[in-house]
Amino acid sequence: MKFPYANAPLQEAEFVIIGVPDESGSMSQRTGCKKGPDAIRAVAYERCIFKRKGTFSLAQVSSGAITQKIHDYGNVDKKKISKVVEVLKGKIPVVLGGDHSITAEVLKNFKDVTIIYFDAHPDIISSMHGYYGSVLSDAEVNLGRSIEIGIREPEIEELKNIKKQRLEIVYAEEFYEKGLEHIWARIKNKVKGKVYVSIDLDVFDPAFAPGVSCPVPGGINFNQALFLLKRIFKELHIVGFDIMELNPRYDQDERTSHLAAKLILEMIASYKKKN
Ligand SMILES: [Mn+2]
Repeated sequence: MKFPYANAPLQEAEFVIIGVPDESGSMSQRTGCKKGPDAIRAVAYERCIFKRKGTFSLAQVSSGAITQKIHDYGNVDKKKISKVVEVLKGKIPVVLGGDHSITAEVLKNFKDVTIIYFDAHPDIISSMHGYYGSVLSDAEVNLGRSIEIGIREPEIEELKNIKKQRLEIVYAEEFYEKGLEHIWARIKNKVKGKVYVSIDLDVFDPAFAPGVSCPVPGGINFNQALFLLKRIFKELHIVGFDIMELNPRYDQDERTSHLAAKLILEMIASYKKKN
């Protein structure tokens, strides 16, 4: 099954959706996130297509009409994702996980980028490598120009690494204490050049996104993320993004899949090409 808006052939596409149904980098007891990519496609197919007198209509989103050309590459092996993204050159990969360690594979193609990383966890462990807790230690990105958003469960080792790398952190509480304009100003100040956006669905409160491998209370909501993502995709130089850690086994009423599918469309619809 393909993502419903993905009607463009690969050569013409601006956005290329690629699923990586792999959880070998996860250490969660809550297994099942390898089923994430197909759960997003299935729910998008249900929620976004309306039959209209022998023809079909696609839902649009609050960010506007979805006129961008999208291709769905299908699912690929984790070992091959880096190569597949490399060949896309200039197109924007939209990677669906799978566990978060897949992001480090994708980032092998984007060595000089800065990251906007939405997650409850900092994923900057350096005493272990190649798993979902070491993503930002494994990737060769510009951490001093990067920012993590929605953090609320760091390990002591991670707090030290954050300081050492001058990584900026927006804690989830700050959404309530300081507001969205303040957070957007910090993102704009910190991030420079080419930007990759990575979203662990556990950044959202478990009330809105129960279907994740490592839920943490006190997360953000959809509209808070949307406020920032609309601006990020409109104003910054986006080179790729991903949505990770959907775990359909723990989802309720496909709530998390619905959230993920809508989020992808909002990001694509908000995107403005930069030179
Ligand atoms: Mn996480």
